[in-house]
Amino acid sequence: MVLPELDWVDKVRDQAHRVRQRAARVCAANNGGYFAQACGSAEILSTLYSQLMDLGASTGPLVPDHFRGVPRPGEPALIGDIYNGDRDRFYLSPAHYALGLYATLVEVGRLDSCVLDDVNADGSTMELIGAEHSPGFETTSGSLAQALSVAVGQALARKRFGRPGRIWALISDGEIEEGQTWEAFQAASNFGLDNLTVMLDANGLQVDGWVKDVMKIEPIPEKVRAFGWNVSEVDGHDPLAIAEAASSFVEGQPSLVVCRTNPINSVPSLEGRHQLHYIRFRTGEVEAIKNDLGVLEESHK
Ligand SMILES: Cc1ncc(C[n+]2csc(CCOP(=O)(O)OP(=O)(O)O)c2C)c(N)n1
Ligand SMILES: [Mg+2]
Repeated sequence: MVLPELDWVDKVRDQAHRVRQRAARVCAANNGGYFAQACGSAEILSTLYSQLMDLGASTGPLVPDHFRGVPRPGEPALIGDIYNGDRDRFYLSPAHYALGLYATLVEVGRLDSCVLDDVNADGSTMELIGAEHSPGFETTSGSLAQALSVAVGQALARKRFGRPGRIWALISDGEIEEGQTWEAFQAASNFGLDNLTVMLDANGLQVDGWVKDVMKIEPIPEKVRAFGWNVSEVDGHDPLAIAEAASSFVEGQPSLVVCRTNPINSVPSLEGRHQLHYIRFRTGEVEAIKNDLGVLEESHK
């Protein structure tokens, strides 16, 4: 893949900054949320959506319909992939990263900014933890480590049917602790799925604290390479490095880009905080974040 002019890098950086601001506004309004995930993955998602993925036009409404219940006779399934078009496919595996995805969809014009006010509202498809009906989601993946297996199956099907297009997945380092992830790595390599690129948000964090204090998962690149993958490791806040690594192609091998990220990137006021997985703001923290990221008052409406 030939990378075009570098001015896209600045655009992606600006976009990632606005994703953080949007996430901060939503979390401030709810006195908390999955803020660190949006901050850490902002450049990965922005680079994917603005530069890497070959998505078709969205056929989803800019303001999503209300959730009409689970699929049943007369009520077909509503799948959030309509926001990603019909060419490449994208799987967001850690579904609690939904806010970052919604904010990115706003930035690339696939959602109206007003819908961020509906995140986690009753009756909305904008679930706090995304499900298959949530904008941008292909499948429900709140039970961690499952979506990568679905992505592998999708990539295998495309190969078998000789269909073009790339399958992309974003996974988390907490998911590296799960056996299913390693089965998926093994199967993707076994089937030579060079049409699959997985971005790993290695933010060092999981639900009980820092990953290093819970489970030794490193060295991830060496381990996955030993499984027969084409592996790169980059600064996950550097759009150019992300794009170059994700463009590396080895015939017959699936690709993994290990993106080293800081879950409180651009938000130094959260430095030293013990609990980052789900942030419930303390007195004064919203003000401090406002200083870190710039004005947050602007309404989404
Ligand atoms: C199969 C499964 N086990 C446990 C959980 C509970 N859980 C929710 S989020 C999470 C943390 C996973 O780590 P990571 O995705 O890296 O989290 P973050 O970096 O966002 O803190 C866990 C264990 C789950 N959702 N699914
Ligand atoms: Mg993590």
